[in-house]
Amino acid sequence: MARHLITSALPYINGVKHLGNLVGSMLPADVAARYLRARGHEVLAICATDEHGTPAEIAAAEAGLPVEEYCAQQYVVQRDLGERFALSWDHYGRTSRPQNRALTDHLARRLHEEGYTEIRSTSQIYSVADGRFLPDRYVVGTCPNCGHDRARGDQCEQCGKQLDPTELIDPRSAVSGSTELEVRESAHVFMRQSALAGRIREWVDGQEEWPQLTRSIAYKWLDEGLQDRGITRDLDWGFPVDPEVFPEAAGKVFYVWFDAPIGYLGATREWADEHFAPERAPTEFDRWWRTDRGADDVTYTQFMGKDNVPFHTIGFPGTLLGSGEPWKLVDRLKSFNWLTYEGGKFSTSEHRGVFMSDALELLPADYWRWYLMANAPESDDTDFTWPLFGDAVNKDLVGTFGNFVNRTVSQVVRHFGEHVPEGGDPGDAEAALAAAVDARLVEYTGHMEALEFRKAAAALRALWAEGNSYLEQREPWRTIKVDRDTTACTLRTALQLALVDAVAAIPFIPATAGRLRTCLVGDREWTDRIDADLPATARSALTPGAPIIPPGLLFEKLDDERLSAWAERFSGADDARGATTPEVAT
Ligand code: B3M
Ligand code: ZN
Repeated sequence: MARHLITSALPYINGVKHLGNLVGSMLPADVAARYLRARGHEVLAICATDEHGTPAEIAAAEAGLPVEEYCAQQYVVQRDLGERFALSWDHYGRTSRPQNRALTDHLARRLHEEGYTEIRSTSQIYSVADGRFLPDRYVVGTCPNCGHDRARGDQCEQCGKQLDPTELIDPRSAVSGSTELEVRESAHVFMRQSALAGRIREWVDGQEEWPQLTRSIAYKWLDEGLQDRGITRDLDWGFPVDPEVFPEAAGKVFYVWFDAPIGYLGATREWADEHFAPERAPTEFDRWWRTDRGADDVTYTQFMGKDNVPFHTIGFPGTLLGSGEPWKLVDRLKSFNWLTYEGGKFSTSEHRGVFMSDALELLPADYWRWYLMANAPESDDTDFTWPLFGDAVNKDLVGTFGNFVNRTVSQVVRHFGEHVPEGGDPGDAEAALAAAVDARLVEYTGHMEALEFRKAAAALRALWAEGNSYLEQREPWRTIKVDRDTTACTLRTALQLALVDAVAAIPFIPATAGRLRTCLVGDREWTDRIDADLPATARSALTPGAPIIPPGLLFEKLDDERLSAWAERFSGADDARGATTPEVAT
């Protein structure tokens, strides 16, 4: 038994996430967590809402709420949606909680004591009309490099050039559109990433297990030369810096990207505080995060979209390494490309695409979980299309898994009642099936260990398909007329395989798979374990005569009419959409 810490990038607080956000972090993290639990490992799966920064302030202002209240509401909305998607976190916290504040203060102080911070005066854009400093990306204007007229002050989306807002031609405020902007001086805390570059590179060099996408992003930044990074901002909303440590920056708050990843630690501490007595909580926290206090045998896996990779390979490890303390650093960093929607971007403002709340209104979570993971944007960007979604449901869930289980159970019930059929002995066909199932399981677990989700889903689908081939070969509907014992053995074998299929499927489609498993094993003793012994355990749970409960149809088929109605509804065309669209900014 090993110990696994799993985190997914913390969803930003400003509104319901779309399916692209879900498949890029939270969903694969859950599939991995469920799988590792079913391997018998000790797993701690942590997530939280990321609550600081300007987008939260702006979304709160649009909602007409004080930002604290807005965040408190949206936290509940997001936690609830996650739970309804069956995301099995051990804890879902908030980056704005006191635990995170204490850790943020602690790490900033350590960086300061180790000489990795510095106060610098910066020129920043102040918007007179808005009465505030504008973060770089809230200044827009014409790109000096390519002439794009809506370049953001941090980067031009058209040519990709990193910009300083003072370089923009005809700058204006993205908040109000006002051009009444001034450059004002302001003192900020900087983290000296340039001084940490050697240690970060050395650490990255040792991460041989990282996938190519992750490594190439990390080296791109390292090779360009690490810039020192401002870790404070002139905002009202955020954790105030400790004026005793940074008197020159008193009154400023930490930059959201400084305290957000520390939120992984903060949320773990929330978990410890919630589950253990006060004197024990620090030890329980340390077991996951301090390599000098028990976390040296933890494998830490992070999940995120590719845009978050620099912060997790450079910025956050820099904070932890620069503290001079033995914090646990990420071992496996799984990053995802983009999920697009019908050839374009998901867009909240244009009501384009399917959001988590919409999805659950249409169908149970398992349908989405399966489609998204079986088509996860791992090696490339992937396009969500309704025909592909229909195929994943109709061919895989209904036609392969559902069909096998349904054919098996209905024959059993018709000819043998609600019991595992008795009689007959396994022969060559059963031996061949067993060998094929073993091979599929090896394939499946291999891909899961490697966090290759599309391949794992394909192996699972192939495992399900073994059942249908077996039934077609043995034809129990024909043999029942001539040989009851042989038929009993066929159907018993098929039921046992249905149990194997269900347990193997738990990481992907936990609700349906769990329900089927319970129908088959009833209240007999059973532990979900995905390993080489699974077929044997399934045989011993489904011995001749054992009672079963028919599960009914596992999935419903989606016809073209429904699919096109949904395509129309989520197309972004104005009146096509129902009234339940989340009105929040991306
Ligand atoms: N909240 C993701 C985003 O909003 C960001 C992730 C933080 S992970 C520490 O794009
Ligand atoms: Zn440009």
